[in-house]
Amino acid sequence: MRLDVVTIFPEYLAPLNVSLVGKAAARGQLDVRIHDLRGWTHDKHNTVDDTPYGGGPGMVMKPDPWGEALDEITGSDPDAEPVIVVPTPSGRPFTQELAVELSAKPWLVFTPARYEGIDRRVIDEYASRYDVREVSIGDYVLAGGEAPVLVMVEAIARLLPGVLGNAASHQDDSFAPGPMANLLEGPVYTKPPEWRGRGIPEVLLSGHHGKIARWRRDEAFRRTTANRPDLIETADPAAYDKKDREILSILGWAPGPDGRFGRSPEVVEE
Ligand code: 6GU
Repeated sequence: MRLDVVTIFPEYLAPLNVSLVGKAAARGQLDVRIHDLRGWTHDKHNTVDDTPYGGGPGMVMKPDPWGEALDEITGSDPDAEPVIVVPTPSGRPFTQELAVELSAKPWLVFTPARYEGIDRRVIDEYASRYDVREVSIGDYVLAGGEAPVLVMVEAIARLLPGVLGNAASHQDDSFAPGPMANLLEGPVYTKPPEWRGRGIPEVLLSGHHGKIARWRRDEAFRRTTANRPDLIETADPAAYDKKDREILSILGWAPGPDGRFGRSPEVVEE
């Protein structure tokens, strides 16, 4: 996979040379190219921003440097079409589903912006030529899109074949499709078997794989009901077996008129 990032802070992307993403690049599975947007300015101050039409606070990134940068980068391989990912708090949510979709693309171009964002005409222009995705990593506002690019690239890169050590490692990720969809992963333990007087749940030492799988699923329900009740409330209840319904009932959850689960009103949590 080829990854281009256009930024006014190339140093901010240095972590892409580290850890999982860095190793994938070193192995040739990822071709990461970081570009300084100011390389496509022509004035002596390398200006990339200007005041907003219509007034208001902040600055807007000028269309010219972005247009020259994106023409050069997107035109650099006449045999391939990039997907352009525009990080913005006004975008669609970045989800595991989108990470999976983008991990199947041969070429991604990221355009992290500073200031109040990029002149709209740039997005409209490239959306008329390429697949452009405006994406947000969550409901909070960051000063720029560089940290979101690090987040998105890590989520995407670990899905590439051969990047994670173990191909099964992302089979039961929280949010991955499959039997553990919409459930958060429960607690994990390793040696020593006792630490500061704290032991390991007995079942994990039993060697009984069926019981261990069931215990893990129960713990996933405990954690999800506590931390992300919305995931249970919106899940298709057809995904829940008899044992799932038992643990949900123990946790104070019951099916409503539409079959979807909600917290039973009589149960008050401490
Ligand atoms: Cl992608 N950019 C910025 N600046 N803030 C954000 C974001 C992106 N996602 C959430 N907050």
